[in-house]
This record gives sequence, structure tokens and C-alpha cells, in this order.
Amino acid sequence: MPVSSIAQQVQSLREDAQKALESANSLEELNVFSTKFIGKKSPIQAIFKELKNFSAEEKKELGPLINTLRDEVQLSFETKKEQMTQAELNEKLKQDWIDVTKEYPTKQGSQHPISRIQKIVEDVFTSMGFMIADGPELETEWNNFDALNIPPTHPARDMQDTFFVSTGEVDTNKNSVLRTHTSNLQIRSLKEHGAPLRVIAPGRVFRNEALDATHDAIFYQVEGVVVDKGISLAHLKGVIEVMLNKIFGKKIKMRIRPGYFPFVEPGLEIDIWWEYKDKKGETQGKWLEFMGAGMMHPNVLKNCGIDSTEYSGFAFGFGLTRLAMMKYGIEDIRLLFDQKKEFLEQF
Ligand code: FA5
Repeated sequence: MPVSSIAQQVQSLREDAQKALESANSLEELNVFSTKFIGKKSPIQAIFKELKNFSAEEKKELGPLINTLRDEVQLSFETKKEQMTQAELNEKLKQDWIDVTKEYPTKQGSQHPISRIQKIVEDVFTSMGFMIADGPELETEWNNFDALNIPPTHPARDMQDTFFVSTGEVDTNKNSVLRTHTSNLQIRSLKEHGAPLRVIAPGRVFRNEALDATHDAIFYQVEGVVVDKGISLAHLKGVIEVMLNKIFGKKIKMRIRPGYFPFVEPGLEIDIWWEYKDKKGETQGKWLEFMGAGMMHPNVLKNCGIDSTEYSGFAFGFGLTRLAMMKYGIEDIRLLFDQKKEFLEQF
């Protein structure tokens, strides 16, 4: 084969490659091009193989021709591939984007009715100069019962059955209970701060209860204690009236009855008139037991190191869960902790 024919082949291959590259419009077509013009079976490689039939002199002339063609084709291919990849990416970016400044619809959560009412109660009491205390849910048997004038053999323990974590020791300071009321905070607060004192303590309590629309086994109470010189039941009545009127924004009907709690003397129960809508949407009303209260027993003051001849005090404990039911018109206590979205979304 003459040298001129190889030179012609190189030239026509150059033109073919140029045309094929120009007409490749996608990365896939470019890959086809690369197999055809750059791969091992390409015509350029075939011409390389032909070289062995030429003399050394001829090879010197033809070699650079073919090398140049191969390098040109390779470079043009890579340049076009780079351009196409970039163009594809730009196209993708035009479609795949998010507007970070746009406001997307989000569902905002809301506070649970118990948390809401607790905040309201805390605001009312702090405005009357009360401090807010917190205490453990797992309490010593002594703080939950004995210190409140309820020794192990006292029948009042039966009214508040709960879980005992007993070590088998006789010393009730060494055994624990899931607290049955927030009255353990009477003991803790007085021991910590002494007299005079004005404190409330909201918290969760646990009892072995038969469940119904107004009784749960885990519920919330708020304890209140005022100890000072010359404190009487009149102060208690005044504080409760202020609290209820502020929370409901109107005068609330309440009734006071005698009640028995070993840690107060005299002891009272306060009921409030609860109006709610029944399932038919009709307004119903009934007296609901709302709180236990009374003048603090001298033994309790003594157990906390307070001189009961100098100081007197009142204490009360009300159902925060019941207050939430009254405030928000919830007819069944069990709805509060059923975890139903439809119910909670209303608040
Ligand atoms: C007590 O727990 C006393 N510690 C209250 C007290 C404090 C009396 C200070 C004197 C001085 P009682 O068991 O009655 O009392 O509960 C108080 C309030 O908690 C009740 O009036 C009621 O509102 C609420 N309550 C009681 N049991 C339940 C229950 N199972 N579910 C929901 N709320 C309840």
C-alpha cells in the first residue's frame, strides 16, 4: 500500500470523526463514538497495525500523522464530553431546586391541657407571693405517710393504695412509694425553707384506683402550704376563691364540707360546680370533689421542726387534672392521656 493512500485514509478518518462528533447529541451517543473511533477496534488502531508493512523511513513519516489524528480525536472527544456533562448538570439544576425562602405549610403542635392549666395556676399563685416547689415521684414512705400523721397501721393508708418499693426494713425512711399525693411537698418544703412559708407544688401522683370518667390511676395534683403567725381558715378560703375566680374569669360556685385527713385539723373538702357539655351537646352540671384542705396538724409542723405554738398554717391539695377538665369542658378524664391526635389538636 502506498504511503499516500495511508495519508488519505488519515485525512478521511479525521473528517468522519469530526462529523460523527458533531452529530453526537447525548452522552450515550458520545460513548458510541468513543467505541467506534477510540476503542481497540477503531479504524485508527487498524491503520497503526498497517504500519508494520512499511519501511523504517516510511514509518517515520506516517507515525506522527497517525499519532496526531489519534490525539486530535481523543481531545475533541474529551472536550465535548466535558461540555455535555456540564450542560446536563445545568439542566438538572434548573429543575431540581428548592426555594429556601418559601414558607412551607407546617403543623404546629400545642401544649397539653395539663401543661397549660399548670402554667395558669403557677401564674396565679406566684402573683400572690407563693414560690413553686418540685419533688420526687418516688418518695420515702416516711414523707408520703408517716410524717403526715399516717403511721403504718393507720387506716387512712387504705384510702391511698399505691406501689411500694419495700426493702423489708421497719424504718419507713428506708422504703419508698410512688407518691400518692403531692402532700409529701408539705414536709420537704417546710424542712428546707422553715417558717414563714408560702409554696405550691404541682406534680404527678399514683394510686390503685377503679377508673371512671373522673378517676385515673395516674393524675396531677397541686399542693399548697401557707405557714405564718395567725393563719386561719379564712385565709385558705380567700386564697382558693381568688385562684378559682382568676382561672375561670368569673365567680365560681363552691361548697365547703368537713373532711378527714390525718394531717389537718380541722379538715375540709371543697367541691366546685362543674358544667360540661354531654355527648348530645347539652349543658350538664354537678358538684365535683376538687380539693382536700385544712389547718395543718401540730404533729406535722413538729415533724418539720416548726414550733406549732408560734406558727399555724393551712394546706390544700387539689386535682390539677380535674381543674383542666373543668376549664376546658372535658367530660372524661381518660381522654387526657389516650394519646388521640383528634382530641389533643383541639387545644
Ligand atoms: C389528698 O390527696 C390530700 N393529700 C389532699 C390534702 C392536701 C388534704 C392538704 C388536706 C391538706 P384526695 O385523695 O381527696 O386528697 O385528693 C385530692 C384531690 O385530688 C381530689 O379532690 C381530686 O380533685 C383529685 N383526685 C383524687 N383522686 C383522683 C383520681 N383518682 N383521679 C383524678 N383526680 C383525683
